[in-house]
Amino acid sequence: MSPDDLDPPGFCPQGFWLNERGLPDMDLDAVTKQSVLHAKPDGLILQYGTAGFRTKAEHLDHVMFRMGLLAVLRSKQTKSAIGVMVTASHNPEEDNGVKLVDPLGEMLAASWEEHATCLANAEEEHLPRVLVDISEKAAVDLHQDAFVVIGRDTRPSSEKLSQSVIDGVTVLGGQFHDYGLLTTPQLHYMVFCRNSKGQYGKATVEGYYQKLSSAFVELTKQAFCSGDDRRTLRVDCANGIGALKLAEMRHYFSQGLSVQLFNDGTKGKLNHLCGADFVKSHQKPPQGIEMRANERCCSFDGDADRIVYYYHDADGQFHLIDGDKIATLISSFLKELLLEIGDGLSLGVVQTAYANGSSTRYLEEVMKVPVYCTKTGVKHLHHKAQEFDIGVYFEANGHGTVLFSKAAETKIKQLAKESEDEKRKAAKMLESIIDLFNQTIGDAISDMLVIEAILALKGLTVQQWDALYTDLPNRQLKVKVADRQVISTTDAERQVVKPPGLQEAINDLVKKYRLSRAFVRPSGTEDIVRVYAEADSQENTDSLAYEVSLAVFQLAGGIGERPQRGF
Ligand code: 16G
Ligand code: MG
Repeated sequence: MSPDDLDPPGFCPQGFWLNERGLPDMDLDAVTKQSVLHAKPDGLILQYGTAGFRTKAEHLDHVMFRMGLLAVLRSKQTKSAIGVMVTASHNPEEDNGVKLVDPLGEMLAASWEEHATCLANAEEEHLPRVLVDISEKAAVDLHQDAFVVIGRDTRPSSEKLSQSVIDGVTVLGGQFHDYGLLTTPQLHYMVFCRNSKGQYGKATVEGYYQKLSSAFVELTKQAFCSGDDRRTLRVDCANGIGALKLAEMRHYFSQGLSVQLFNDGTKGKLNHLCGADFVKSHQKPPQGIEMRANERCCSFDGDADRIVYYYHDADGQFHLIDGDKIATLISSFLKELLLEIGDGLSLGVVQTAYANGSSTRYLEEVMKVPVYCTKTGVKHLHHKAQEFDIGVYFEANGHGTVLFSKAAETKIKQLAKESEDEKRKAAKMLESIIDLFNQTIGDAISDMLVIEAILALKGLTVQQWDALYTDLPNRQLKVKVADRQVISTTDAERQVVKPPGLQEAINDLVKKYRLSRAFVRPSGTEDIVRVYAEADSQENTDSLAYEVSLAVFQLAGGIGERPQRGF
């Protein structure tokens, strides 16, 4: 957009945008004055990426202020509360980020991601006009009230940055509630609670603890009254917000599960050598956790929306149980319950190209569950999962949840009241599971409680769970290129369209190995190209990953050091 093209009819010299009654709706003078206090660094261009804006914290003050402004417009347009979360998830402590949460607790709509990018990058003097332009394009009713809920993670920069969000909200006349420290999924939960007028739950931290814990206690009643020992789980909290919230929450469910917290933020640095991202990408345990042979451990990421499990066997060998195996455990449990109630509700599993080939094969061939693949990023999986009565979605990295359609929920509730014996029991379990899953977004705490409940009810050990199938060896690498946008993909990122010749090169390399698969895609969060490979042995996988990296380097404008064999 060229801001000079714009001269909206109601734009008056005092800087007010006049509504049809001639009253000012946006005090653009005040916006301009406040904005100077949150000035945009010269030449800085940022993109609303896969999960919002993310970069070094010192570059984000203006973005936060402007996202406060945008949240007000979105709130007016949707006539609903909108969420703003200040976090950079698994990224280093020095980074930060921000994302907006839409009315049902889901990620911001794609068309508004463009508005967010446009607003964040506007030069100071164009800011009022960009605001007016967004309001017009999105048909925002400026007379509406606006309400914004705000949460933040434990990063040292987060408190000040969330104050900048508040400055943006208030200068446009929006009301707000600042929840302070929250996990990302808790903020999503709060937004949905408020917009469902409390039907989804109480919009307080206490309400969240109570809803999930009572569902967990109800679901596991049966397992624990059979005399099982109280279960213990070791949790690596990535030195992040998950530690604070789990410490507050654990006494609500302590009769069924005892959690032992590690990397709770009292000593170590956020996400440093710990957390779900570290464990998944290095395929090794985090520092700072005491593991015992064959005992379950899990790791959250820095904002507690991802979880992976793992254990050491008696020989000290490390076993990772990632999002794919979590999805498999959950789907097989749900499928059993659905067979019990016999009501023809559809179940589907949604994965991305990163899902281990063994998991897809197991789900399709052994469990006979339909599996779909979408592009990377929660919003893509979430939308696909909404097409089923019950949609299970997980990324291999541990991001995921289960969505129940309104129709499925109604049916289940009815069966839980009316049907007899076994059928009723299964329906009651499903009823508790609906409450236990965070329906807005993947949630490490909620997923952990679901997993612990299923393991307890099925009497499964972590080894038995792990043995459902054997992961194919896999490897992920990064390649630096001058411009990662020269790569474009199709077929849920499994095929390269551009640059010419790259997909053919990958096809030829993949043919050299057994059970092999490889794909490349530009990262949505880092300035790199990601390479994924899997094959029948780790050695072959590593060779394939290296060869594909080299092809990317040569055909897609690699810069810096050439990829090396052996990593
Ligand atoms: C973001 C996404 C995550 C995805 C990752 C991919 C959300 C909330 N988070 O963290 O789902 O797996 O990006 O990163 O959508 P990449 O594009 O750098 O590989
Ligand atoms: Mg995260």
